[in-house]
Amino acid sequence: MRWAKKEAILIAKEDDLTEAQNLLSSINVETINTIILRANYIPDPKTYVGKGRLSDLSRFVEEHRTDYLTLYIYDDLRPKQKINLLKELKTPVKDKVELILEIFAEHAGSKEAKLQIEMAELLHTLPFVKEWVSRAKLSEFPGFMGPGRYAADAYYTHVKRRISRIRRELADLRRRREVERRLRQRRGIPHVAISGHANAGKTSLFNKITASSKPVSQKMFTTLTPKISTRLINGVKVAFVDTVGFVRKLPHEVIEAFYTTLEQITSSDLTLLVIDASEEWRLIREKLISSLETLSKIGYVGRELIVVVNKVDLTDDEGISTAVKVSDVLKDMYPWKWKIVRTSVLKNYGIEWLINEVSESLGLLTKIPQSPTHFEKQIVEGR
Ligand SMILES: Nc1nc2c(ncn2[C@@H]2O[C@H](COP(=O)(O)OP(=O)(O)O)[C@@H](O)[C@H]2O)c(=O)[nH]1
Ligand SMILES: [Mg+2]
Repeated sequence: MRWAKKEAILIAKEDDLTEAQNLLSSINVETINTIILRANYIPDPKTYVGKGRLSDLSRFVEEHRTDYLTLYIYDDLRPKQKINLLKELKTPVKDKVELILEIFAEHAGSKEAKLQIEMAELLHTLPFVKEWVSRAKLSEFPGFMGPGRYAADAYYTHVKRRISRIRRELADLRRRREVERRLRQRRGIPHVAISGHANAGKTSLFNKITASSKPVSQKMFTTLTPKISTRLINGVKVAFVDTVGFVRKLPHEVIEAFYTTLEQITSSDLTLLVIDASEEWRLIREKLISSLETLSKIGYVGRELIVVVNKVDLTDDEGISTAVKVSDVLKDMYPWKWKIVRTSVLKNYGIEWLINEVSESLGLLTKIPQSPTHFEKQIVEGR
C-alpha cells in the first residue's frame, strides 16, 4: 500500500513561525506554501485571513488540490472563521490546538493518553459542530458538510455521547493505573525517556541509540509504530522512549492530554532532556527552564536527569560554553542528581559517552575511569 505525503499550507504569525514549522515537520507534513503574518496581526472576525488573502488562498488550493492538503492556521480559530474557511476552500482546516493534538496522538502510548487526546479533540470540535448544526437548520449548508440538518444533529448527539463515555472510561482507567505501574516495575526493564522541545534532536537520538530507522515518508505507518524500542547495554535490555516535544505557550484545552502523554516520562527510570545548542542562549535558557518546570509538574522528581546538549557540530566550541551555562541553571533549579553530556547525533559525536552515562545512572556498570581533564570537559555533573 502507498501512502500519499501530507501537504500543508501554513499560516502563522512571525513569532510563532519556527515553532509551527518544526511541529509540522515532526509529523512529516510537507509545507508547500507559507503565509507569514505580522506579530501583532488582528484576525479578520469572519475568515481570520481577510477577504483578499482568502481569494488568493482559494486560487492556490484550487491549483494544488489533493486529498492530503490541509490548511494549518497556527492560532486560535473561532467556529465562524473555521466554517467560512471550510466553505470557501473545501479542504481541511486545522488550528493550533488541532495540530498539537495531532502530534500528541503520535506519541500517546497508553489507552489513557489516547482517550485523553480524543476527548480534547472532541471538546474542541463541539463549538464547530454547534455552528454547523445551526447553519444546517437555516439550510445554509446543503452540500459540502453533509446532507443537512439531520446529519448535523445526529453528529452532534454522537459527539456528546462519545465525550461522556470517554469520561467514564478515563475515571476507570485512573483507578487501574497505579496497579499497572507497579506491574511494569516488576517486569524489570529499565525505561529511559527522551524529552525536550520540538526539533532538539530527540527522534534522531532515539534512532541512533536504538538503531531503528523509522520510515519518514510513510506518515500512517510511523503513526502506528510505538515510539519505544530496546537496546542492550552491558547485556541488559533497556527500553528507550521517544516522547512528545514540549511546546511553548500550550493552549489550556490540551494541557491535560499533554501531561497524560508525558506519563512515559513520569514512569521512566531515567530521563534525558535534549537541548539544541545551536540556538541563541536566551532561547535555550527559556526552554530549559520551562522543561524543568514541566518535569516537576508531571511528577518527575527525586530522579537523576541527563541533559543532552545536542547539535554541538553547529557551535564553534563543541558546545562547551553552553554546557557551562546549562550547569549554572541546573545548580539553581534541579535539586536532584544531574549530568550534562555534549553530543552531535548528526556527526555521531558523544553518543558512546552518553550510553556509558545512561548505563552508570541505571546502575548497570561502574563508571569507566577516564583521564580527569578529558572527563571534566566531556561530562559535567551536579549533586
Ligand atoms: N546539525 C545537527 N543537526 C541535527 C543534530 N541532531 C538532529 N539534527 C537535526 O535536527 C532536526 C530535528 O531533529 P529531530 O530528531 O526530528 O528532532 P525532534 O523534534 O526533537 O525529534 C533534523 O533535521 C535533524 O536532522 C545534530 O547533532 N546536529
Ligand atoms: Mg521527534
